Amino acid sequence: MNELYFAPGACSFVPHVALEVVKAATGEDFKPNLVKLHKGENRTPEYLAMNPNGQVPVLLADGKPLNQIVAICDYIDRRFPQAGLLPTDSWARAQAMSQLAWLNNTVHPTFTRWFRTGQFAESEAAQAEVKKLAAAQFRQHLERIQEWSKAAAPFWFGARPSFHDAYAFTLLRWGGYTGIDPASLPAYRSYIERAMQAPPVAAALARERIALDTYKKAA
Ligand SMILES: N[C@@H](CCC(=O)N[C@@H](CS)C(=O)NCC(=O)O)C(=O)O
Repeated sequence: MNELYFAPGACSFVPHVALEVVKAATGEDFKPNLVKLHKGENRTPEYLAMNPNGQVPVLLADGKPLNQIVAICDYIDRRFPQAGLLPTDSWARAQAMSQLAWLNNTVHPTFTRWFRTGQFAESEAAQAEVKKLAAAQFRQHLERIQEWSKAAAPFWFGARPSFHDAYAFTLLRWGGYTGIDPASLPAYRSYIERAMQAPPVAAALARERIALDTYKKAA
C-alpha cells in the first residue's frame, strides 16, 4: 500500500487529493501519515533518511520513498492510469506537466519567499522589501491561475479533480495569509469552491481539517 507523509495545509495536499481520487476510482487505499512540522517531525534522522530536504510530501511506494511533488504526481498518474488524473494524449499531458512544474517551481517558491523571508534577507528593511515584492508577484501568479481556471469544466481537466485543482486550492488558501482576499479573485474562488465539493477533495480537506479562507481583513 502507498503511504503519504503530509502536513495539514501544506503542498502535500496535492498528492493527498490525488490518492483520494485514485481510491475513489480504483479502490486502491493509502496510508496517510501526519507530519507535525512545528514539532520538527520532518527533521528526525528517520524522516531525513526518506527526504534529506526535511520536507513534505514523501510518498512511500512499496516501501521506497519518493520526493518532489512533480515526480510524485507523475508516478501516481503512471501507476494508476485508470484514475484519469492527467490527459493521455502526449501533447496535452506535456502541457499539463508544464503547468504543474510552474505551479511547483515558480508560484510555490514565491510564497516561500513571503512565508520564510528570513531565509532570503537578513536586515528588517531587506526582509520587508522581499515580503512586499513576493506578495505582489504572488498576486500576479494567482491572476494567471484565475485566467486558466475559467476553462475548468467543472475541474481543471474536466470530469475529475486532479493535481492542478489541489495545487490551485492550496495556493489560493496561502494567498489569504499574504493579504489576498479570495473575494478579489471571484472566478478563481468560485472554481475552488466547486472543486472543494468533489468527494475526494472533501475527504482530504476533512482529514487535514483545513478550510479555504485564511484571509484576515486589516483592523
Ligand atoms: N519542491 C518541494 C517543495 C516541498 C515543500 O516546500 N514543502 C514544505 C511544505 S509546503 C515543507 O515541508 N516545509 C517544511 C520545511 O522546509 O521545514 C516539492 O515539490 O516537494
